[in-house]
Amino acid sequence: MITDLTRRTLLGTVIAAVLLAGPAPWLWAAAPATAGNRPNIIVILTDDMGFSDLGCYGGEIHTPNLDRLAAGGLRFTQFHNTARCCPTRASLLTGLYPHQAAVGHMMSDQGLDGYHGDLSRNAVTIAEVLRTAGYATYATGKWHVTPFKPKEDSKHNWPLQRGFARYYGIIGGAANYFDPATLVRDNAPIKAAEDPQYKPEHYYLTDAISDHAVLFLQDHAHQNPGQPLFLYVAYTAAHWPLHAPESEIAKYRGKYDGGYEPIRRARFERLRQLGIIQPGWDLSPQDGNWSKVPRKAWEARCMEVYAAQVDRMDQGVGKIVDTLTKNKQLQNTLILYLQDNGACAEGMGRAGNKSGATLPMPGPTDTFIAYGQSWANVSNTPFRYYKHFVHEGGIATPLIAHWPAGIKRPGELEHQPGHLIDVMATCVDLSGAKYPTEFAGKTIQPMEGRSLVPALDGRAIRREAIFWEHEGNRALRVGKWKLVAKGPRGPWELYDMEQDRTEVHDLAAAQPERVREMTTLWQRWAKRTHATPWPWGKPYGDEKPQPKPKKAKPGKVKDRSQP
Ligand SMILES: [Ca+2]
Repeated sequence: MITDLTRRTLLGTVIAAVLLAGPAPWLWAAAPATAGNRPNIIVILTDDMGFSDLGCYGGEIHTPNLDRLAAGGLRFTQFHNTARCCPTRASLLTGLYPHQAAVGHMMSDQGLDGYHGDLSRNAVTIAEVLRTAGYATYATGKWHVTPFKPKEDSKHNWPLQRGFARYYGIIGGAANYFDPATLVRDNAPIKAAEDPQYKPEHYYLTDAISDHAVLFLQDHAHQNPGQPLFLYVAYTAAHWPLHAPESEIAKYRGKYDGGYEPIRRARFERLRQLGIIQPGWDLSPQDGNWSKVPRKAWEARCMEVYAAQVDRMDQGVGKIVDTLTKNKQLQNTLILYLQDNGACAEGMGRAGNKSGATLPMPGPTDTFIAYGQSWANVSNTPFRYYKHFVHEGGIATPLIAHWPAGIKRPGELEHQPGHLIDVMATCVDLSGAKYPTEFAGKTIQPMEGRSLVPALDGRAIRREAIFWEHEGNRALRVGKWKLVAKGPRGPWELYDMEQDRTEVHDLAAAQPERVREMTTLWQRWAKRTHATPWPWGKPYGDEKPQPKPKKAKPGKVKDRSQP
């Protein structure tokens, strides 16, 4: 365990080293490579997965490698993301709320401070900060915090321009797993099939992300064995399209033939047995009626492929852990595993199934299909709603923290609430880095999160509130209370998260004063962090398609944050 004293000593050493290194605002190359006892830090982020997909969070999908990390580390039960791919990545990388990093929505510039759709330069990434403290920095996987326009020479926010020394992955948000678009190595766009540096027998993006993470770890161990490292591994699994090797899918054949409800019930019971959810909480409403599904074999196959995608990602985590073990690095490496948003109910490629038309079985490269709302409801057991929304089904994520040298209560659960913004604060805390007020000539916003290090020891994290906004969906958490609303004009709902984390019993009508107070807090936060003014002209509900972002004219967008 790193004691307070050790941390203070390390901090002093690093500050002294940084001061000696000179006044340059970005000390990437100049920073000393002193390892000391500072841990390596690996952040593994997966895409569009539900709260209970992993075995160690109640799921039936085979995830022995992540389960092993959970058994040897800590599982947070109330950790949160931002409900969507781009905002989560912007928030995780910078330690800010996504709108402060100018990524309140996706990758289009909507002419508002919080919605430029390109990672702000008034923010620093974890890689940029840790590099100043002598960390080596590597990234593999999905980037998705800047538009992909390589022909317009707009690589200014690609990983190598945001603090990472090496990168392999996709700049965009989703891709064919067998032939991914927007694939990049360092600063060069590449084609998987024509890549002389990586020639597996069968290309599969999840494997490629794992293999490059392993490659970076191996090279690092040979070239810079004494230097601490930060590695960001952002899998696209299990975002649509449902693509997986047939051999992997075969492991799940027949597993989902009974439909949604039995799997959901089993997960609910397992979550209770594990102590991740409390006995008094109700299971949120069931979505989908299996008896009315027109092509059951097709629908079951969707979940089989999804499970295969998750399974293969877990195997990649196993390769990363094996490499650390082989290099004698596992002991002093903090591995954080988390998910970027809740399960995805988007209906990509599914329209024909409702009408009974024949759609191809998902899995192969020539299909482009999502598993749909009812399986997303299963993935998100026991919570309500999905990716996009800030009810728990949109924002709840597992957080597994594994660090043998630093966590002395293996296998335990940690129930304190947390948010992605805490990852930067944790990295700064453990690395001894100084979070800058200026970087590369730009003023840097103060980080918003709290270090999770006290929680690793079971101590309390002090904070006032955690906030969310996405597509007009709003929420805040103060102590045990959560205020949440759907859409720009949806009414506020109030929940006691100790008694009812599945958000089934709305207390807003019974406690109008608390609703008023919390609404004021949310409005202040939204203004301060540029969540408002916002571009949402129309209410957004789960029955409506995703709104097409409009090019907003500055000064003409109404603030509709008043419910
Ligand atoms: Ca996502």
